[in-house]
Amino acid sequence: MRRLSSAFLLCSAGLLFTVISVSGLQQLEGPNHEPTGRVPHAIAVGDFNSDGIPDIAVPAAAERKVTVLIGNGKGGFAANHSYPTGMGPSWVEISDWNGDGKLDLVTANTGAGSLTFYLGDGSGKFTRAEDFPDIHGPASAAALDANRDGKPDLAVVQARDSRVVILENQGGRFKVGATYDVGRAPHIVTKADLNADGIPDLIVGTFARHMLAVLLGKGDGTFTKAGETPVGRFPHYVALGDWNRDGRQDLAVVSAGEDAIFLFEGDGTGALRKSGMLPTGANPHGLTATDVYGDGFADLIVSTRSSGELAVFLGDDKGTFRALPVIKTNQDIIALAPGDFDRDGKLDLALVSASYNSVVMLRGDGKGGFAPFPAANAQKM
Ligand SMILES: [Ca+2]
Ligand SMILES: [Ca+2]
Ligand SMILES: [Ca+2]
Ligand SMILES: [Ca+2]
Repeated sequence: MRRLSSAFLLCSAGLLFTVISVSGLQQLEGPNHEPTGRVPHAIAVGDFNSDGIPDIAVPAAAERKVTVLIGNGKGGFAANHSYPTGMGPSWVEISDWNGDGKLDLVTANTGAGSLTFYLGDGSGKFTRAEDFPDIHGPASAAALDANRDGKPDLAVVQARDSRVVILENQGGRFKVGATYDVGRAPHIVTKADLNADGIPDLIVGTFARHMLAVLLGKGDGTFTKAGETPVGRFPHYVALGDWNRDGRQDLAVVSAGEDAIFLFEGDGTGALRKSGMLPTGANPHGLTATDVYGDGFADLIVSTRSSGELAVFLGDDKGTFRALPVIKTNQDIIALAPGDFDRDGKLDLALVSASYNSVVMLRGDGKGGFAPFPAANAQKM
């Protein structure tokens, strides 16, 4: 039996949680698992029923469905509904496609080569609106207003065609717009305004070439290719922030093949300069930038798949990051998202566990520490 050296917390539902501190390493046991379907692959957070409590959507690649979890304000969920998608959904994005003020969804169905659009009814439920075919190998998608008409458009990476396609929103229906070659096996697309002109730009990570490609938005739905930056093998999630507080957008990318997060500083033109590296555990995947400490500086949180760790790096005003003791999850955490799920003013985390085909919720202490919510909080009505 493993040696336990610290606190035991007995929750009201009778489950035993342990938080173990061994040589700068924290270990979590017994967190709640909310089922998502097999092979969950990504996560998006939004308030689908406008009650001020963040809700969650997770696509399950092996079950052709997307699961929507409605937050109960205690770190658990009041409802768990799933909706059918095309084969192999690996991404979900949230926006208000039809402009009715209610959040909608889209899944990128990698296996089917399609997208599935859902319209939200504002109560947390969704209606399937459209399946958009002939998007070869969609791996991820980002909502952005590319032509500045006030309607969110969609940028989709097509892994099989080595390109990014812009889908123009025409009042809730979509039409194929501009496409851009970005190099073999593009995997991730993220929007940011890198050159501070008020027009969203795109950052695309490619798996075969291990590059970040930058596309600068012109504001009419088209983009200018602004160059590439090498980022190490298998770039997954890109996180955004202004690390050095110079008013220009910086970014971080997690490179699964390097066991590292790479930091880049933007110069305000779209060019990126490598400014640092943070070592991680084996096979890092999920990454988010958020201010967990509440000091106004962005922090980084990364999950690792092979080594089952959660690592928090606290940022300062000079663009440097300090690693906190690693939290051992003993799970393959493929994605994560922050949110104040219990509304106590401190950011919490939703983890997507590929080990348990579930979402695991952790309560933030406002200082970069995370521990399971009490199991009783997870009960559904
Ligand atoms: Ca909500
Ligand atoms: Ca809507
Ligand atoms: Ca821009
Ligand atoms: Ca909280």
